[in-house]
Amino acid sequence: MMDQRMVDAINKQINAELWSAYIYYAMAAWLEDNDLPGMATWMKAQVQEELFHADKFFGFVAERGGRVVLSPIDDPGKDWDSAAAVFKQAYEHEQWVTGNINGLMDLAIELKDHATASFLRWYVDEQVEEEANTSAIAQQISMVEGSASMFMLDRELGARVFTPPAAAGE
Ligand code: OFO
Repeated sequence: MMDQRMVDAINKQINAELWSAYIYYAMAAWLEDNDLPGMATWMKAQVQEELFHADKFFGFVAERGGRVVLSPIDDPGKDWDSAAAVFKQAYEHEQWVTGNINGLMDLAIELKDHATASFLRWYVDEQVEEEANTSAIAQQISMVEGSASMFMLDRELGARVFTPPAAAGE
């Protein structure tokens, strides 16, 4: 049985993961509306990934006898100045999420909750990838935005397909 403080903190993170999904879904809508269907596809795959992150927390809390409690999701926003601004915000958002995950890890260590600390390790590693991906794309876009290469980059990003990590052998 987990300490209630840990359960509450994870429930808060479930909300953050769902908010992430909501933000990326809003970004996908903006990209679609701005004739960047490949980037919209990339963002929709990211939505799936965030839902997976939320559900992984859900399963862990339930498995440890805790109660998952959901709360309202904040406004995801709807307007961005450019595709570069979209991915820049995604990168900054991922840095914020990394801070949350580190906070959860700090709490697990403080509570000597080894099972939760071990579980959180997956998210610590995952955040390295989340930050690297969004940062790299933001940089690529800022190099080509406004040029013909933007079309190629959009097409390239449209090839992304979400594969649940478990199915990928993790
Ligand atoms: Fe769930 O990692 Fe992004 O937000």
